[in-house]
Parts: sequence; structure tokens; C-alpha cells
Amino acid sequence: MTKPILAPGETQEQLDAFEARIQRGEKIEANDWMPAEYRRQLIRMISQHAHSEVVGMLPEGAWITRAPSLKRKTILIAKVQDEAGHGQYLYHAAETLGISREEMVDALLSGKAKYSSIFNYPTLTWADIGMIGWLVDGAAIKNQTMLAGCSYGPYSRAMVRICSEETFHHKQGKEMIVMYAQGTPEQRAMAQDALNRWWWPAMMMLGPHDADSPNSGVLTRWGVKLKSNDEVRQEFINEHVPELLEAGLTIPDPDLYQDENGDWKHGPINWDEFWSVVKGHGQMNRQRLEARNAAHDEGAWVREALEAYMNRTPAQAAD
Ligand code: BYC
Repeated sequence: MTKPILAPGETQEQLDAFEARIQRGEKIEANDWMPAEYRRQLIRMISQHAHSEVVGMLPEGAWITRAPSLKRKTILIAKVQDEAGHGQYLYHAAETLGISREEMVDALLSGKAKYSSIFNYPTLTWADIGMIGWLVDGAAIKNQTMLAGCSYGPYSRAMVRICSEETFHHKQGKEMIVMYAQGTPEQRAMAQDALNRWWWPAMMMLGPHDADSPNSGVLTRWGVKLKSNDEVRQEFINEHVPELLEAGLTIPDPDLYQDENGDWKHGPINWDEFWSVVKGHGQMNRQRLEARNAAHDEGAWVREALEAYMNRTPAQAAD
């Protein structure tokens, strides 16, 4: 059964005026009237997005100490630091809707909240770092460029800034993989192996097919999603397939072909694997949550120090 659009106490007139604003291309701001369902959907989506940025630091962070050169290490440190910043912008954007940081963090740490399926796969070789930049950031940019035009002001503005940083992430990944794909036989094999393992998870991260996407209807109606999951996935494939082929790599999809319109068509996606990962049974789900919980516990003294600073007496403040 679909959820009713209006919550008790909300009127059709309020909804009409709200939808007319969206139709006119106006941004909805934090203190504006909005349906409870719009607020709930945005809190769900933005908090999941924030968690994805924060958990997304783990697979890449694992390689900072093992980067093969100082240049690659500084690039990777900057990238991981950017992801932390993206998490911050997004938690702030979600807070404007009335949820607290503590509630969101608790939901992540307890395993109640979702975060992107892609970060439950392990980074086994250095080429995985390049492949994440090229494919995962590449897929994320397609989705986030669309979200930069979304109807909720704070989310839309956060996306503009995030997308410009993601562009650097994407470029460094592509540059690295293209170089390895043209390098020694070992480097070529490492790049191909990374593509074999990341291609399908990257396809899945853009969400289920439109027919199986329960949230898309209302999100599209209210201008949050300006393109469907399958449309964004098509844009991702159309850009990346020719570039990967040009780099000399083989895409691990025997059914892949280009149709008469120029669109690259993929073979069947293993949605059983996707849902298993989303439900917590991926290769790295347990380790990811353990790492976040450990970081939270180890950071307790920082939160306590901040609280003590906030609660200082005027005499202490003048000291
Ligand atoms: N993983 O109705 P649907 C990054 C869930 S981080 C897990 O289509 P929706 C980066 C979905 O939540 C970029 N769960 O959902 C960071 C829903 O369940 P609930 C992350 C998924 O929201 C560090 C159910 O499946 N980007 O770039 O309309 C290093 C049905 O789906 C996934 C974002 O978060 C998934 N992949 O559309 C490097 C973008 N897909 O909540 C890189 C913001 C679906 O009803 N999010 N589910 O229980 C979105 O744009 C949308 O939420 C999605 C899904 C397109 C992902």
C-alpha cells in the first residue's frame, strides 16, 4: 500500500501551494511549510548519504599508509579528508529538517541506518583506489549533479560544493587507472582485476530498477529526484564504457552492447547480491560498523572536551 501523501492535520491547500512552488522552480527552505512525508523522505535520504560519505572513508583510508608514492599519498589523504567534509555538510543539511546529529549517528552505529552498498566491498589492491575514484565517484557525480538541482535548498547547495570536489576524485582515479592499463603486464592485470570486482557493485549503487524503487514516485513528484535510478545508471554507463574500452580494459559483462540510439545496454544485475549487502550480509558490513563504532568510542574525549568548553563559566571564558 502506498503511503498517503497528506499527514493528519495537513490540508490539500497547503499541499497545492507547496507543489506550485516546486513547479515554479523555487527552493524549499528549512523554515518553509512542507509535508511531513517530504521531511521524512529527505531525512532518510540525506542522512543515508551522509553515512555513505563517512563509511566511504574506510575502504580508501585503509590504503593511505601503503600508497606507492608521496604524490599518490597526498592525493588520497586529500580525497579521504574531502569525504569527511561531505559527511559534515550533509549531516548539517539533515539537521535543518529537525533531526539531531546524535539520532543520526546512533542509527548508523546500531546498524539501523542504511549507507551505500558499495562500501561493503573490500579494497584488495592499490588499483582499487583508482577504480573507486573512476567508477564509484563517477557514478556518484552522475547522481549528485542531478541532486544539485533538487527542490530542497540546503541539500541542493551542499551538492553543488560536493560535486566540484568529486570531480577531482573522479579525475585522479581515471588518470591512475589509464596509466596502469597502459603499464607493465602486472599493472594491467591489477587494473583489470579491480574493474572485474568494482563494475557490478558500481552499477548497483545507483539503486534498484525503477519498477522496484518504492521511493522514486514521491521523490520525483516533489522535485527531489529529477532523474530515475535507471536514467542515471544509463548516463553512467554511456560515459564510462567507451572510456574504459579506450583504456584497453574489458568490461566484465558478456551481454553489454550498444543499441541503435548509441546507448550501452548492460546484462542482468545480480539484485540478490545487492539486497544481501543492503541487509548487512556483504563482505565488509560487520567490519565497517565495528570501525565506525571504535572511532566513535575513541572520539568520546573530543566530544566531552567540546561540551566542557561550551559550558565554561564567564570567568573561565575571560581567562
Ligand atoms: N545502498 O526506492 P529506492 C560517495 C535502498 S557516497 C544501500 O530506489 P531512493 C563516496 C534505499 O535507501 C555517495 N541502500 O531509494 C563517498 C531504499 O531503502 P529505504 C552516496 C540502497 O532513495 C566516499 C531501498 O533501497 N550517494 O560518492 O529513491 C568515497 C529502495 O530504493 C541503495 C548517495 O547517497 C544503495 N546503493 O534511491 C567515495 C546519494 N540504493 O531507505 C565516494 C543520495 C537504494 O526506503 N541518495 N537503496 O529503507 C540517492 O540518490 C538515493 O537514495 C538512491 C536510492 C539513488 C541511492
